[in-house]
Amino acid sequence: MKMSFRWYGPDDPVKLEYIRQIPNMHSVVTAVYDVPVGEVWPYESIEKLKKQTEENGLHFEVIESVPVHEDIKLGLPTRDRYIENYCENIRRLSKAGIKCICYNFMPVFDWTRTQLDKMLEDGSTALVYYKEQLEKMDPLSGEYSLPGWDTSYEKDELKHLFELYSKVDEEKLWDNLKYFLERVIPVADECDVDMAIHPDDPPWNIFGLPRIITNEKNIDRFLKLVDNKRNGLTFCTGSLGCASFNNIVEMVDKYSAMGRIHFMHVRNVKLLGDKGFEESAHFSACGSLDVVEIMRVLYKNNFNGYLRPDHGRMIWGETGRAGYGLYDRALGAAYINGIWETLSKTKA
Ligand code: CS2
Ligand code: MN
Repeated sequence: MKMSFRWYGPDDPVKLEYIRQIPNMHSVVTAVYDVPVGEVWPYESIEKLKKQTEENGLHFEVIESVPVHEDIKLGLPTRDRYIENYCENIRRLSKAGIKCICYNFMPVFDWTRTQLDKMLEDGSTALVYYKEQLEKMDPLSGEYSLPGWDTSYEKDELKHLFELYSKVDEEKLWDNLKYFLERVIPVADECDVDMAIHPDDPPWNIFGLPRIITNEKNIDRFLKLVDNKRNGLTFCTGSLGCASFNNIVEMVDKYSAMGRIHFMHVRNVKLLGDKGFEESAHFSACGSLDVVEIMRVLYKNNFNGYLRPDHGRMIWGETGRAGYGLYDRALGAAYINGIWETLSKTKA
């Protein structure tokens, strides 16, 4: 297991100098943020990130994310140009030493929450998703923006995108994903880069847009679209785990045994019944997932990929990017390190 930490680049209030002080930290997970989705990343920008990371004693081996242009997800004729750019990004990143690329295939919106600062009983604040709140949200109002969303859309563009997606049902989205993978995975293979799709968060359709990387049956289907080890997963326990139909420990066991998990996102969520959840501290008893069991099956299957503590709460008065403060994610990393060390010293 290679412990890693997400870093949003030089503007991130969480400095590389702080990240390196978390024990057992192997690498930083980052991206070039100032290039529009679909375009090629300048080599100098990639090199700059690499240099900054390595100067702080950390490895530069994982990118999250190289985003997929909507024309690819929509299957528009213009997709070929964007796929070619995507392949060029893989080549450039591999040249800079990148081993794993995380991406997702969610139409229009990335991860979605209905509130970013819900105060929990202990005074910390967390990201939450309440069904009643979601039903009141109108994504076309242009009023909403979440930290994971591409905020560059104008209101009219968003409307147009929704119109285009009205012709893309789940099966069409599968076809478009297959078309993309068939062209991208051979390049990744040539470049020794693992591609790791992030599951849809939450794993159900929202705002009438289709979502397909949601459950075990669909992940099986995904892995077979291009049956090559380079075509793998970012297994995000919190994304898949906010639906009670997913058995997270069983899924982690199955896919890590197959060697198809390249990147783990570990976080805990508290399920609130029908399509509602609150993000919680990583410690198992704080949420609905058993983090020890998750780590146990990874250990059993000799998991040697990257792992990062995913979203954290805001604690100790920290302010900053929702879900991506330093303190709670650092606590998460320390907790996961403790479980891993214990497993490694426990005689079978
Ligand atoms: C999120 C996402 O759950 C998560 O990890 O923070 O923004 C994630 O980085 C993307 O969906 C990956 O493409
Ligand atoms: Mn995640």
